[in-house]
Amino acid sequence: MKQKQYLLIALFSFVINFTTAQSNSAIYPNPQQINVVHGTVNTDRSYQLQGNFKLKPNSTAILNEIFDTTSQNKAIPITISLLKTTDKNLNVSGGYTLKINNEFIQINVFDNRAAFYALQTLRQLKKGNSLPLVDIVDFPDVLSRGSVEGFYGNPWSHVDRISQFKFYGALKLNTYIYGPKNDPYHSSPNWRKPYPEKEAKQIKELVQEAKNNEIDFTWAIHPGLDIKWNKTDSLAILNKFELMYDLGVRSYAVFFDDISGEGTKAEKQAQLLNYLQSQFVEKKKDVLPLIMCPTEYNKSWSNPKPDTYLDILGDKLHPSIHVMWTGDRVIDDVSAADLDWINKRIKRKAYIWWNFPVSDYVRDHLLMGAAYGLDTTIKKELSGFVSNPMERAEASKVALFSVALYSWNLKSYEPMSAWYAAAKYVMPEASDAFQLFNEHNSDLGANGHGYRRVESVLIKPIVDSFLAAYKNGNYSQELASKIKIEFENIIPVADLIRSKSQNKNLLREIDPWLTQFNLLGKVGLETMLYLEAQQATNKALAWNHYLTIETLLDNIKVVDKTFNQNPYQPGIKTGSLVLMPFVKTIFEQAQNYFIPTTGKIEKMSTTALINSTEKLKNQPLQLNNNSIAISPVLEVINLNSQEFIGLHIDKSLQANEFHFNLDSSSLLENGQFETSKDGINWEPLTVEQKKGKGTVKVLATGIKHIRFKNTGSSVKSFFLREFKIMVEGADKDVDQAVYVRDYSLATYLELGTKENVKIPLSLNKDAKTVNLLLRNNGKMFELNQVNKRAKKTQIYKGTENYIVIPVKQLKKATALEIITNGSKDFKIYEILEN
Ligand code: 14T
Repeated sequence: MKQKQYLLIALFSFVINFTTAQSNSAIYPNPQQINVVHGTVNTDRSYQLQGNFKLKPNSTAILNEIFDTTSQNKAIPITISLLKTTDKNLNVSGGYTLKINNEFIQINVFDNRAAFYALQTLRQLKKGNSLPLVDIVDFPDVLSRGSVEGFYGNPWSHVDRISQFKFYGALKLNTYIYGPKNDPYHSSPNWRKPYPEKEAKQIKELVQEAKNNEIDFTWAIHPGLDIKWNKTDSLAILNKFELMYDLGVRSYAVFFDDISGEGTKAEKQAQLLNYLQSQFVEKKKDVLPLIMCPTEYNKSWSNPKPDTYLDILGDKLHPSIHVMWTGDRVIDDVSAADLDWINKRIKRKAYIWWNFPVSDYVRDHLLMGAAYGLDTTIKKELSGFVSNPMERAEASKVALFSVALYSWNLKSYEPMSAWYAAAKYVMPEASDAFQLFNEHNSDLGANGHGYRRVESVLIKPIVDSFLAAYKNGNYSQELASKIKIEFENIIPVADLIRSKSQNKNLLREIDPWLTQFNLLGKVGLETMLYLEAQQATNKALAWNHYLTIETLLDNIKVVDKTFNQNPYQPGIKTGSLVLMPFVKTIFEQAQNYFIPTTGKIEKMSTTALINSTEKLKNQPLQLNNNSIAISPVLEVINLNSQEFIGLHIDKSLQANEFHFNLDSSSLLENGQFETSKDGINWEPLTVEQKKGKGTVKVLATGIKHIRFKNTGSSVKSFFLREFKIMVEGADKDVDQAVYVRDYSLATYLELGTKENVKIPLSLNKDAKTVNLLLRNNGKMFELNQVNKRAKKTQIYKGTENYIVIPVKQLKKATALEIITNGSKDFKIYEILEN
């Protein structure tokens, strides 16, 4: 009978090549091999453990979650045994097989971690109260997989880290490297000192939590800023490692990134690492292989000549020590060619430190985009793959989810489906809304590293073709309505996410971006309504929409100037690659629609970075009403002989003060500040400064360029912490009424509550109408014409913003008078004769 049943199953069964994207009980990461057979087994019952492998409590806990240990139903036998196989792939930490059939479950494991993973898979397979019948063979492609908390900025909180570990455990990530740049006990000045009691206790807890999730907690030290290559400092590191060992740490790293001087020597670094290998790792016996981050951690910064830094490490470092690598550049995708290059030099498989989704150099952006650019053929070339995430731990999970999928099973990794699955996994309560948010919060904006991500990919081609046609005077109704729907969909996202997501910390992290995203939806919709009015040749309606767009853009600016005010890239940017530029393009062209006399319009600002070095060419500027500045730069700036860096000031601006902080103890040795009026003739600028920091209170009138130049013959190094010029409008003394006649919607005359204004009128012979472009904020106002004997006649009373007066009505008028009747912030943008 039994045999018959099996036969039947065999006859009707079919083998599915399981891909996570198509399945409803998806397993993340994608198992290496899975055969699904028709049929299920019920979980409304207890289980009975058999086999020679003793489960640890962290694994038993998962079983108790899956099965009902209080049930009276017949328990299912679960046999867990140590794996016996010659398959090299399976014989690694985390390798397991899992077979579920009608009668029993059979699990074979390489180690505790593998048992934990097999049960994580079982948990993910469960749908309702049943498990599908499957046969799984599974193992990781990359041995060490996870994250390196290696960013600048606020380190993750204790709660953040614990939440990460649970997330990693469920997704079979096994590595967390602790190395926050702003922890003084990780780096200088306190790397030699023990952690204070509270921090020590927390690290102990973290190590335990990591263990519960089968994660190797790696503690990294960053001693290179002030290390002395002597016995005392070798012992200081050994001693610190010992202290960390007492807290439970069993895995260690030494980072030599982002340092200069004495600490950068390859021989010395290798010597130290080898010393730690023999004096610590080999003595302890239960400590994992050391990991080191080299000073030349990417190709663009490394000496390409043979027998230099990287080759020295390759030759000298004990072969078990891992060497980290970020790629061809600091921030880069991972390619086979690059790995080939580096592996040859370090004579081992590189341990990838992937600088994504770290955002410490683009702090006004959230990096919620898909994780793409990872070569899927290189599993044999890597010893580890860790991602350096954002300071926002919960938001980083979108990218880390993909890192888990990629590093476990490279061949099956597909960035887009992984990204969609991530939104569902990280925010199941509002995954569609979250996906839409992520779609428009992917790119980094212009940045010094030149690393960019695609954004808004579904709507981009539609926006692009719409704009291309629009610029040629064609309007596509069909494309416009698609763009409009996108903006309409964006508007409710913030509320949906805020009301549905249970993840309080995630909500807190992204809150200002949600606010900004909602405003983006609103301003986008308003933009589409503006276009519709324009299309219907309804100028008055279009003008009202224009005013609303302007208000919303102001609100966006307020959010940008209020939240996340860090000194590096302050503010909140969203939809910055496609949607915001679209809104701004339409908004700017509205100028031509309302005032078709482009010839008379002032050019936009020409304020710009002036710069003779390649390195900083993408460094963004911070432009304000009263100041212009170069965004602070994280890294050391090295100017070669005669190179300079500075700012050009637009002609509409008058430079008043100059503030600088070029952090350096010898800034003015072979270096000087210079100013110029024409960009050709330069004069030295005398400054009072201390450690490269100072202010020039008064600048000569007409200065249009300020720069700092290396006047010596060797390289000059400093940090660019501040380079700011205080400015004001050059024509501040001009009668403001000029703004209503300057053919520019960017300027206006603003009337206070009790102000009225009389504007002289000199009518052109051909004029047919006089058009007033106003903002009255819904308050009743009056318009009079005044003749040369000062006699007034009312021509309008009402609340419209766009007023058209036929010239016939104005035969004797020499001026127009506007009476605001107490309306606040009444604005006159333009008075035009048409
Ligand atoms: F060690 C490295 F692999 C590494 O990437 N180091 C830092 C890292 O801590 C930081 O989070 C990341 C992104 O900014 O890049 C490195 O930091 C830099 C990069 C620079 F180009 C620091 C200074 C730089 F000039």
